[in-house]
Amino acid sequence: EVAVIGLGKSGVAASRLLRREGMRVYASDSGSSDLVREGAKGLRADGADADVGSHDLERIARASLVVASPGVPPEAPPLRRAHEARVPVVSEIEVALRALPEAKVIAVTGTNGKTTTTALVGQLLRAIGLDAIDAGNIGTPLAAIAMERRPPRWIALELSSFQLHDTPGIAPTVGVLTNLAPDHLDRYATVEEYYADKKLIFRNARTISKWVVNGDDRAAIDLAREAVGVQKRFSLKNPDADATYDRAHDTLVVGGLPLLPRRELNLFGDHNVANALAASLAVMIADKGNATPEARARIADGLRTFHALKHRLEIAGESNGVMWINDSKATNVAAARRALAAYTDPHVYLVLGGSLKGEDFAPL
Ligand code: UMA
Repeated sequence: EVAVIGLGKSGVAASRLLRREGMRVYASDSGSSDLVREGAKGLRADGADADVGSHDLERIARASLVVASPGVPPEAPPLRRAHEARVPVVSEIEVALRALPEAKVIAVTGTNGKTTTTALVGQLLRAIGLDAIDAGNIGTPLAAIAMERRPPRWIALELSSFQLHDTPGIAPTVGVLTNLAPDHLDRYATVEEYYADKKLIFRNARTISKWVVNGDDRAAIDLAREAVGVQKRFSLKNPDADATYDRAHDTLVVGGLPLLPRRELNLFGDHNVANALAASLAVMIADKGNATPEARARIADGLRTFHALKHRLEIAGESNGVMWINDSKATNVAAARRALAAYTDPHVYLVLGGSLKGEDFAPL
């Protein structure tokens, strides 16, 4: 029997996939929200056992495999019990990857810009005519994609550190590291521990691996240093990087050739230029046909028609000459600083709130 911990989006999707593969499934959630109850009901109809409001720790200890939801910390009782009983613990992503052996995955991790970069990668893959979908931390569990009758060949996969923690099989076609900054210090004891989980994207690096790394971020470069394979860099400053921003000519340049005038990218802030460079570079190196003049023209079109995602420097409206921006997805100090840096107008009013995650607010 496989024990699935957590009945959020990933737990439900993983359970359904495991059932389809003919496994016995025991799913449980310590919470009892309507959403959790709804999920449990659906799984029971699929032939799984599901507990709401508690975990049967002894049953979990007898399982052959435990699937952990990303929001369940490793020291939570069900995972502690699994470790004590030496039951292997994997993520929903791991289960899904095993069911998608043919998939070509462009995996995106980092502290900030992951979701936008993932959405850009998906859009650019589709712009050049490939069958591609966005999945993972961005919102759609990868296991739900694996359930499709004909899963798409290409997947733009956003991976959080929580997901990487338990994904021993991760070996993307291209792996992207957007940047690194302190975050999630309510879950990790130190920044180093958090970065160590991010580093797991490189755990199966081979000579044929391809990596795209932020050349302006010392910590990211250090993290990728030992990763075997081809490493490409994007940079807002270094004109010799594989993808760069030529500020004098206001142009995004990839592979030494101009790709798109900056003004044609409908996104605020230099950090979004970096996201666009990272995504374009990742897509172009993913496959031979992706960097032909025709593919480059389609990639430029894909960038031109991309719009900000919800809650990410999104224009919420304009009234009495005041523009309101919603950036509520800036959930750490580095992201909030980057957002502020996107505006040169001196009359910027900042409305801040949220929960403390153990970070130092002085830099802000
Ligand atoms: N729970 C237990 N026992 C425990 C602790 C928790 O049962 O001891 C339960 C909770 O009651 C909850 C479930 O476990 O019902 C945990 O679910 P979850 O938080 O993992 O949520 P999912 O709905 O599965 O969503 C997850 C990601 N959530 C987190 O990583 C916290 C989603 O990322 C992701 O979109 C989704 O899988 C699909 O892949 C969200 C996120 O906030 C957007 N991510 C963080 C971020 O971006 O900063 C990492």
